[in-house]
Amino acid sequence: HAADAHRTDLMTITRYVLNEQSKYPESRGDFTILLNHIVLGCKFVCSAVNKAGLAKLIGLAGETNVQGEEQKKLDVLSNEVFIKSLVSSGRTCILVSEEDEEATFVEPSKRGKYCVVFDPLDGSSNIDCAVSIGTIFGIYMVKDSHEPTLDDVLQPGKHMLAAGYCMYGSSCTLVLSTGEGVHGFTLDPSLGEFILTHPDIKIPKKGKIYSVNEGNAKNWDGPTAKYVEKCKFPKDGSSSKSLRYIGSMVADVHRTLLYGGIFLYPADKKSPNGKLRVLYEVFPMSFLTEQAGGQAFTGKQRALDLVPTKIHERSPIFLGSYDDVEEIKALYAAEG
Ligand code: AHM
Ligand code: MG
Repeated sequence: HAADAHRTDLMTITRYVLNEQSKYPESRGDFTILLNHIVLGCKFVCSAVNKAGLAKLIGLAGETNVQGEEQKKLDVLSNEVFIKSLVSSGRTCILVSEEDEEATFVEPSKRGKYCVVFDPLDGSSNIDCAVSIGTIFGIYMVKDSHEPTLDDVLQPGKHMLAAGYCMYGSSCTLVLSTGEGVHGFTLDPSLGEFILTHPDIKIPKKGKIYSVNEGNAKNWDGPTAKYVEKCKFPKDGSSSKSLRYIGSMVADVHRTLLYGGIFLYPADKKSPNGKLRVLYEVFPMSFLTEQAGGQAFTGKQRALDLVPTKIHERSPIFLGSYDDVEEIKALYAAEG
């Protein structure tokens, strides 16, 4: 029986990646090793997040992060675990974390060919009320591992080899793309393994949900304001959309991938570049959205074409179902 095969023939994330890599004869398993170290970080954060309420891990560490926000203990801890795990993999070269102002250049004896950009614990304002949060990551290949430079990570998102996120929610779900579709794995806590549960995720072509922090509406530009107005009061006879906004990018994007719709973090008068960070928020999520058949747009261009000039750069972002993003693109085009 097929169902029996599912229960006994487990497709773990390691097995999946090994299968993928075997398509490339030159592959030496480096990517699989790198991914295993990312997975270890995710398992650690998952366990720490689940214990947060009990272990009194919650609280201010008395430091502020690069963006000047108060840093929670869980952020600090998650960041340390990821940095140590990635360095010890022996497969990384440059690491860019939301929590560290400067990029980490791995010492030559531990160096490998991959650059990892990541937000170890995104949506941390949601920790205290136990709402879903997540880790986001993107992977680039260094040009010359003997001479890594910041330019290796200041690359457009379309140059990423892989991207993914892990959501710490009612279950722990890791969503990954290595450029051949999007696949979701769920952590089986009894096995400690991520098992393929959502093969080949495809985002619905058109959605019924819009997701945005509408509290910022008074500062929006024309096209964003018009788009959201259309979601609520469509003039073409279609039904109005539902609003869903968690305020945790991983959770909002995860829902968008599975149910369809559009996620917006637009520019506004106060934040002309929006809020979300290009390297480790906008790019990985745009990569996954495109791989799932959707689109990601900055208000000016395809998000993955953007060339970042600073590692903590921000950009407005509109991503989700193909047809929905097409509409917002038309509104920005009309604006000129
Ligand atoms: P963070 O990196 O400080 O956690 O901020 C990023 C989060 C995203 O997860 C989420 O999409 C966004 O901030 C929500 O912002 P806002 O509260 O302005 O709506
Ligand atoms: Mg964060």
